[in-house]
Amino acid sequence: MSILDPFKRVQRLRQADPKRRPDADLRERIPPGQYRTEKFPVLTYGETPVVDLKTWRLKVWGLVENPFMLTWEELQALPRQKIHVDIHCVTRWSLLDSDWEGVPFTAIAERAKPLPSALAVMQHSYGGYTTNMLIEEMYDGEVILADTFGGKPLERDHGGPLRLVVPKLYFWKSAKWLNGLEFIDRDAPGFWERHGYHMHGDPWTEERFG
Ligand SMILES: Nc1nc2c(c(=O)[nH]1)N[C@H]1C(S)=C(S)[C@@H](COP(=O)(O)O)O[C@H]1N2
Ligand SMILES: [Mo]
Repeated sequence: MSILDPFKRVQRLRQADPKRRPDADLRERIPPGQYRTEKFPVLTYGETPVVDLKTWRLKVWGLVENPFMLTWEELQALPRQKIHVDIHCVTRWSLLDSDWEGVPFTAIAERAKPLPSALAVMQHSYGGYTTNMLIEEMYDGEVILADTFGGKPLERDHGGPLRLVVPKLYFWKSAKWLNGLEFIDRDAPGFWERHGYHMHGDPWTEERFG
């Protein structure tokens, strides 16, 4: 099995569920150069935005057949999904067995209908943070727009009311305070990618810096 195949890697992470594996194998779930944390550190560049649910909007635009904008109520009416995943920050902590819930990216994509020319997605946030990802990476069944962590509304420090969660990549690829998904025709760098971070960010091959 190739470590570069994202789908197979997700399968392997699923098999690594502690309910199905002995504790000794926990070690195998920590990517190279990472250590396990029991806490959930907060990492934010700049100010933590205050977002009012009454004025909150998610805009979906760019290379799509059907651009749209959602209010918080409209978002809540979309399909829901829970994920149980390990997450890895480029600053070397890994949080195992985290529980998230929200709207699967696929539900957004089904409604937006990306054009064949859409190659990448730029995540946009309240506060101006951005991060880029190839569109094909967003269809592994584990990418969600999360409003719930550990069964509770997502805390503001961790990106509440809504953030993206992309478990298979370093956590800077998961924008907090998400307010836009822009479909674009090339893999353009987001905030940290312009400051030297890797365009892709796979923790298993340590794609830390570009
Ligand atoms: N809008 C926004 N999203 C962001 C960031 C940020 O500064 N602003 N930091 C990123 C980085 S570097 C990491 S490691 C994670 C941290 O998420 P956490 O604070 O919930 O641990 O969010 C990512 N998403
Ligand atoms: Mo990070």
